This record gives sequence, C-alpha cells and structure tokens, in this order.
Amino acid sequence: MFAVERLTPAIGGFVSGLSRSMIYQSDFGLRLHTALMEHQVLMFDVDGLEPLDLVAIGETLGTLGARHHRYRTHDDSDDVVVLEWQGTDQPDAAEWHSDMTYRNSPPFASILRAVVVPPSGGDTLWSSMYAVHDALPAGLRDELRHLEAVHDMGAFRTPAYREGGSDGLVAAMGDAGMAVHPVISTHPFTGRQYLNVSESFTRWIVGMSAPESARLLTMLFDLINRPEHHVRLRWKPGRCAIWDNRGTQHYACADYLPERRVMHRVAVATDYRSPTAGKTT
Ligand SMILES: O=C(O)CCC(=O)C(=O)O
Repeated sequence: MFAVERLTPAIGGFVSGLSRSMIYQSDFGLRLHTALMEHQVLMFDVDGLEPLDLVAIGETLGTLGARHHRYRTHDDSDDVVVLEWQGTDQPDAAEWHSDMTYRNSPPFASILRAVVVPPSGGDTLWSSMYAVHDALPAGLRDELRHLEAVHDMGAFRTPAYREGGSDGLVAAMGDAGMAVHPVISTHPFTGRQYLNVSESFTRWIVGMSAPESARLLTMLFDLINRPEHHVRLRWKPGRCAIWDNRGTQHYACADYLPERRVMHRVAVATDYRSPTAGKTT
C-alpha cells in the first residue's frame, strides 16, 4: 500500500506511494497507526490534499476536537487550525514542546500540512522522548521514575496579559488549566517509557525547591535538545507530517521572518487503538 523509509535511528519515517484516494480505503487508518507507532512522526507528499482530507486522515486515527484557545480555524472546517506568521510576528512554537500538556489528557496526534512555505527556513524538528529516556543514565532514570511535574500554558501567558492585563491572565490560566504528569510516562499503546517534561509547558517538579526543580528541568531540557534524538523536516507546499504527541516533542524554527509561512493543522484528541487513549500516566 505505502512504504516507509526510516529517516534517523531515533525517529521519523518518510512515506512513499501514498495517494489521496488511499486515505479513504478501509484499512488506511490501521496501517497509518502501525507506521506512526513505529516511527513516531511520518512525513509525506500527496498531491491535491484539501483541508477536509486532513480531517478525514485524522478521523481514521481517533476523535478530533482538541481545540486550541489561541488559533483561528479554516472556513471549511473548525477542526482545521490555521497557523500563519509573517512580518514582525513572534511565532510561538520555536520551543521544544509536546502539544497542550497543560491538559490532563493532551491530544494524541497532530497532522500538519504546509500551505505557504518561506523561500528558506521554517523547518520543523521532532525529538524522540523514547530516545531521550533510553539515553538517561540508569541512576537518574530510576530517580525520575518517582517524580511528577506541573505543566501550564507557558508563554501563552504573554498574549493573555497583553490583551487582558492581570485579570485576563488569571482567566486564561484558568481556561487553559494545569496538569500534573509523571516525569517518566508510559505510552498507552507501545508500553514504552518516555521523558514527559518540556521547556514550553513544564514549570515545576512536585516536592522540590525552586532552585532544585529549575536545575533538574534545565538539565533534562538540554538532553531533549541533542541532535542524536532528532529528525528535521524541510517543508515544501503540500508536504504533510503526522506525529504522535505522546513520546515526541517538536520545534518550529522561527528563522524565516519577515517572509510568510502558513500551515494547516488538525489535532486528534483520542487514539481509537490505545486502551487508555490520551492519558499520559
Ligand atoms: O508550525 C510548525 O511547524 C509546528 C507548529 C506547532 O508547534 C504545533 O502545531 O504544535
């Protein structure tokens, strides 16, 4: 049906032989899920995909609807978010993150399609949190296994404060919520363990003093940033990526401004095929 070429030892597969009509075949979702569980992020070029095709791909994997509080949606579907940056904008995804971990059940997966690509730059990188976990010194890994961390909305505080002052900030923090996740989480489908803290959203290790928590988190963030754990995608118009949000983090390079970059994104809230869909314990 389609073939997947491994891109790095740690993470990423490039899919070939995929066409628009295959998305609508009955076994597509299962095959896509199997490949996604193996490679964590899949990239592909398929001619003529429309926003509603992204919705159809998402629906083969799980239920949609993990709406984000900041972004506008496409006219064709509320499930398609438009990410657009240009001029003097400050893109908000040039930080390592796993999407929306300030929720108790963060989305399972995201599908991203490039619509307008800058002449150079604007690449996206993914880091495998399985690989980071597996590279941890054994003693540190054992200590981390007992720890939990608080996640919140991170830098989304800035627009909330600028738009609504302190009251707006408090309201936005309340709307987005906070969540506590194990520092080492278990993937609900593969059973593999992964590091589950990110520089975007993890604020605090429960039970530690502020300096202890900051030191430990900074050290872990440094490990996430090692190229051995990464794959990097150069976009072209129409190119797509799908990632499993559990066990990966991503970083969108903000090196292309003032040129314009436009992406369409569909978030898949739950995983039909995982027994504890969306949970990160
Ligand atoms: O625009 C990108 O490359 C990634 C956007 C992003 O970080 C996200 O969709 O969570």
